[in-house]
Amino acid sequence: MKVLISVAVALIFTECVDCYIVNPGPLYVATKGEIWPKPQDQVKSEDYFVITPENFTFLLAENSGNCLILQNAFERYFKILQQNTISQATVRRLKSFRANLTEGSNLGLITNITVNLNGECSDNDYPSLDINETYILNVTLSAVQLASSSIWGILRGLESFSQLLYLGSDGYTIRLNSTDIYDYPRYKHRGLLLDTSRHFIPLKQIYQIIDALEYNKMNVFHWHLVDDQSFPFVSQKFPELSQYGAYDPELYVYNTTDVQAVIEYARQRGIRVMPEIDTPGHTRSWGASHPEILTDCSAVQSGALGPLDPTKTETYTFLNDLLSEVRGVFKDAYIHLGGDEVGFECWENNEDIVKYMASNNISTYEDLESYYIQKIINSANSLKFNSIVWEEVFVNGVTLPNDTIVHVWRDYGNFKWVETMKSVTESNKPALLSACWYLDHLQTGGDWQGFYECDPTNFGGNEEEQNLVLGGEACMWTEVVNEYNVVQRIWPRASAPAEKLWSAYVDVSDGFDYTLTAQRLEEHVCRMNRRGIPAQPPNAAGYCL
Ligand code: CP6
Repeated sequence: MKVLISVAVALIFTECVDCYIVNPGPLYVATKGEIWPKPQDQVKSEDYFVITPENFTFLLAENSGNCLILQNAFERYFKILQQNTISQATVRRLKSFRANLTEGSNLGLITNITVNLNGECSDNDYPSLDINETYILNVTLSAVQLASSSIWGILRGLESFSQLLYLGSDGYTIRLNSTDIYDYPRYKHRGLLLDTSRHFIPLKQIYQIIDALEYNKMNVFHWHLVDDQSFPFVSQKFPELSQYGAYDPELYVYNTTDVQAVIEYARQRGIRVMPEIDTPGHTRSWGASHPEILTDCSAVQSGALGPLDPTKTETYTFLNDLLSEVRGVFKDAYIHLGGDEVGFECWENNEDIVKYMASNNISTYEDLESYYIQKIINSANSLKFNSIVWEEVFVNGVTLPNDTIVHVWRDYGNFKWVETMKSVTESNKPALLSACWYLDHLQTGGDWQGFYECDPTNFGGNEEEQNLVLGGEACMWTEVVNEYNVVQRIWPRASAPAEKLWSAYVDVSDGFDYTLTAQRLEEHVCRMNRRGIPAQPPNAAGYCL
């Protein structure tokens, strides 16, 4: 009895953050047929059409040619439509509690969508930074029409079309409202970085992530292939890199065939695959097979190895050979060359390096790093790669080619992304933003709103400077993430930057009402779940039908 009383007293008087006495907080009920990310321009009526998924066809208008990428997309979206069919048992349950909602009138049955490609289709096309993703989608009494002058625009339009479908209030009809959409992206580069070095991420999860990139209209898969912890990329020229540098040389590697399959899978969905070979720091795993190109750091700690040794010719020959292989495997115009977080301790304490600097008139370690990265950028350029580098390379004063993109990532201590972004664009350099979209940083109670508050224009540059911002990337560093949590950690949190990067600017500063956005995201997550993506719930309370 005493025990019971003290438990009861403890329950009444304990301060508690998640238990509500008066109000359990908002329950965000999913919207119906809202598109994520929001289209630039959409007019929608209450009146709706009905479709029967199993009797629905995708028609390619006659003058559009015979385009394999689109035929494959039709198959994918046909399958997705089937997932909107629900069981009879669910119908009965829904009928009992989904009565009297106000809704428009039923305009009849729709049996097909006509797709008009007003431009070329080549089955060898790869998406690039400059693709056209604009499309027009009309759902009207006379027909459902999708039009674009590029296959990539058609892909985006098919995604939007699939998101218009929802379950009617009768509990069994699949509906879509009468609507007119004119849509195009706000930024060209809308990416996700995935680190496959800290933990190996199997192909199954990589494919799921790429599926979800398509569902969020993102168009770059930035593959942070290798890092200090492991080297899972199998090089044909230097097989020893993964042989000794991967966690397992057979299980935990991506061979050329795997990489090519991922690139093709992404291409079918209008998504670029951009490799990152991060140097001269973040290269400890290379040392398992090639200690000779890393800085001997034994003066600091016996047997230690530091960043790549920028004073040795072998380093540059090796890098050039590796990059030339990467050029052959990856089809994208860009390579990310890293250049982040280079510790100077090993260089400072290595006598040969200090001597080399003296005899080559290099006075600071920043300059030594610049000397290195300059050569690597040139190497990449001669292999017909455009380059992207992390912001340190710019901040340390490297003279960069005009088309080298600076990737802004720091926002701590003395580093403020708004200031870095301002100075990068002031120097007439193209920029990408990641500083506010770290998926490995978690916040209690959910954090998509925090991601949503960050806008790439927030640095206050003039129009010319703003135009140098090409977009951004959400980053999935995998220090505490592996195959068992990677997909649910990315989605739907990366959906927030996806909408910031696609949709028109919205002022979300003080007092912005997040209710509708939260409800739309609720629907988007349920939709991803139906399609097999184990996205985690976005809001503190909610449910999927
Ligand atoms: N790994 C690599 C990381 C980070 C970077 N590069 C990183 C470190 C701290 C923060 C964000 C990212 N985990 N290779 C820097 C780009 Cl806050």
